[in-house]
Amino acid sequence: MTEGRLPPGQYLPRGWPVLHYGPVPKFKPDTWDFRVFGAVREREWSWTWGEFSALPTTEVRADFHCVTKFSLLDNEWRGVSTAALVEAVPPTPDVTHVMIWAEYGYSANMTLSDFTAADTVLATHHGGEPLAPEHGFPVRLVCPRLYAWKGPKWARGIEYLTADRRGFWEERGYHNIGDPWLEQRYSYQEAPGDGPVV
Ligand SMILES: Nc1nc2c(c(=O)[nH]1)N[C@H]1C(S)=C(S)[C@@H](COP(=O)(O)O)O[C@H]1N2
Ligand SMILES: [Mo]
Repeated sequence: MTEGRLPPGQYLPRGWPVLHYGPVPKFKPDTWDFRVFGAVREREWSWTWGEFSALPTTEVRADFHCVTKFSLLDNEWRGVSTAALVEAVPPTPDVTHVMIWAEYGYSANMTLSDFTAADTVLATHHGGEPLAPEHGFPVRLVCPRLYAWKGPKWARGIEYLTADRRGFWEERGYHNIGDPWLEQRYSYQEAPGDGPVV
């Protein structure tokens, strides 16, 4: 049943579309790292691929909503819990937002509370299989409560922010928050306080 599951304006496509800006990066396990930096309480951290892929994982079943209007229901994601990551590398108490960074400088910002929500995950698997290269292998962020552009594929790090800053699409006309249930698609829809001035 999809009753009540589709946010306004969304439809169910056939299959899983591939959507991103730029080329699919080549995974280089020897030099790959995942960094946590910015306003850290003690010190910045980074994991090699060997270390990151050995972290405990969690499963999340969630819907996925792209601002171009396709939605995918009941995705089974598995990966590293963002809440556990923030516990492992605590931010300073004044951190309010994070920037998720990916290959080629793609980025997306969100509140620390959206980032540490129980259904937000640094996914390495979908439907029990490792992510396909075009869907973000080896790791992508998934934050089901926000439009999918907020989930960088090929993620490489998290920056802790003490003030909000716009990411890649948020600087290019998309809404700073991006709640699909409120249809927060474009920056012109923002109310005062929804985000830093474009
Ligand atoms: N690195 C990176 N991640 C990205 C994007 C991108 O351009 N670059 N596009 C986003 C957008 S707009 C969507 S809808 C989803 C699409 O994910 P999919 O290709 O796995 O369906 O990836 C998101 N993550
Ligand atoms: Mo999207």
